[in-house]
Amino acid sequence: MSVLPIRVLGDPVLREETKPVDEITDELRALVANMFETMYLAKGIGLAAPQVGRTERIAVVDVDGQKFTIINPEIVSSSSKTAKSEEGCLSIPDVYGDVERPMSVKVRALDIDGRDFEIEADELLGRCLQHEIDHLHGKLFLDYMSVLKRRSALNKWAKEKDKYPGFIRHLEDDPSLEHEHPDEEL
Ligand code: K1U
Ligand code: ZN
Repeated sequence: MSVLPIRVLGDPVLREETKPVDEITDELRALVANMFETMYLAKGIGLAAPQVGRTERIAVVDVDGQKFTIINPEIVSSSSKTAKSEEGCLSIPDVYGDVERPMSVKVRALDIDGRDFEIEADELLGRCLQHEIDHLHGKLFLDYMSVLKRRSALNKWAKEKDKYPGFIRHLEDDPSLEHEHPDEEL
């Protein structure tokens, strides 16, 4: 398995619409395994294909051990009740903002074996699924913020973005992620 470079805000791939998957190949299975590995190293709870420079409609999620691969996901229903909570994004490191979203959603998707399944989710899992499905449509959490809050988030990003030449975040070089070396003494 490999850790993949993460594309950050400014890379056009994050704004592209993804393409539905019509066949789950060994190459896509390897991509999914690499996306999980990358998400765990980045200490994220989700990761969508465009964040690793891919245009397939695929995302992975692990919220407190509730682990899903979602292929061609669709939100089939969402609650009218909404909730506001802070979100981050592995593609916009160190920038956070409150986002109001439906409190619960029902998502239909294919799993890694191509089988149809549904998830009914609220709280952090529901929010994470919505955030990842947004990525698959070129949408970012910043798009939901008020003009003033988005401006402030973008000002913060302007100070961060030079750490990521070519709009690429190499997790191995990321000082915000503490890696334990196997030989390191405690
Ligand atoms: O898609 C991504 O960029 C991953 C993102 C998903 C997400 C975070 C918060 C709310 C909704 C969706 C992250 O995992 S960023 C890391 C993070 O903010 C977080 C990590 C653990 C628990 C809660 C948030
Ligand atoms: Zn994100």
